[in-house]
Order: sequence, then structure tokens, then C-alpha cells
Amino acid sequence: MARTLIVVDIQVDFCPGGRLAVEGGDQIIAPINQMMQDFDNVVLTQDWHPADHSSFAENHPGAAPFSMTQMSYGPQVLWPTHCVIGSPGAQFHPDLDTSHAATIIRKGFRPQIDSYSTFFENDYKTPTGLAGYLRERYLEDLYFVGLAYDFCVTWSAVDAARLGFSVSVIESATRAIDLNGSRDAARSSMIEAGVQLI
Ligand code: VGL
Ligand code: ZN
Repeated sequence: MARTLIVVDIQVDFCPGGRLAVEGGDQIIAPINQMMQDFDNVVLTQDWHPADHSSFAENHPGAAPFSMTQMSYGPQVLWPTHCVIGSPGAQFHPDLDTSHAATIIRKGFRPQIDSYSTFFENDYKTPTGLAGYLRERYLEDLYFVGLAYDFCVTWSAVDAARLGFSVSVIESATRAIDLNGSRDAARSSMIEAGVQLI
């Protein structure tokens, strides 16, 4: 069965020096570049927010970054401003080899909805189109790597498993934000959803 590597959000803002830096985020880039050679298909994802995005603490007067708020679709972390459309921080990390990727999925561009998963936005309803793309190409064996383990990687992997794909996460090629125990919670939710952790 054709194997697809889905490389989540290897962007300047999620790497050291970026606006929502994940510790060690840059350490996984060389191994991911290497791994791409062993896959039949590579998909890259890109967090892609307008400046007025509702997930930014800055757009909620008085709110601190990493605090929680309530959105129409449920609880939402308020993040430091990151991955603003067209900004240098939204670009792929310059060391990432983008030449093997057939597709780039962008997410989080609607001002009122955040999107961790690369399949559905955080309302669990609005699709990105990735499931249709993969199914139409008979790509059903998915391997996830990238940033951040406990947000975009986990939400994507859990959605993929629920959609019926065969799903693995290559843990050594991920790094976590780990906000209030989010790493362990993420890991449990993946195991519960039937995601293979390798
Ligand atoms: C992410 C928080 C906000 C991620 C994206 O890529 O994990 N986390 N936006
Ligand atoms: Zn984001």
C-alpha cells in the first residue's frame, strides 16, 4: 500500500527564534528531510492565519497568551500571534526540503475558527479537503511527523484515524509545546483513537 508522509507545520514561527517556538523544533528537520525519500507521497501542512485571527491573544483585549477562552465551537487556547499570512514566520523553515511535496494544505485562514487538525477546523465540521484528496488518490496509509506533537500532529492523527485511514505518528520526528499536561493528554487520545505510535 502506498505510504504518505504528512509533515505538519515546519514553519519559522514554530522553531526556536519564532513567535510560538516549540523547543527543539528545528532538530527534527534533517531527519524529516531524510525520511521523505522513503515515501511514495509527501504532503506538507502550513498554519496560515490572517492578522485578525480569533486565536491570537492580541485580538482579545486584556487576555494573556496561553490563557483559555470560549469560542462558538468550544474552549480555545489564545496563542501568541504566529504564522500570519505573508509574514516571514509563516514560511516553511528554510532547512525543510519542500521539493518532494506534491501538495501543501493550509489551515486556519478563517478569522473566526482555529484549525489544529489538517482535516477539519476546530469546529469539527469545516473540512480542509485533505481527506478527499487522499481518498481520490488511494493514499490510505498515513505517517505523521512535525509540530506541534500535542496540537496539530495529534488532532490531525486522531481525525485521520476516525476517518478510517491507517495512521502512525513517528514520535522521534515531533516536538511538543506541552501546555498544562497537553503532551500526555494528546498521547492518550491518539492511543484511544487507534493511532500507532512508532
Ligand atoms: C499549532 C498552536 C496554534 C500547531 C498551530 O501547529 O501545533 N499550535 N497553531
Ligand atoms: Zn495556529
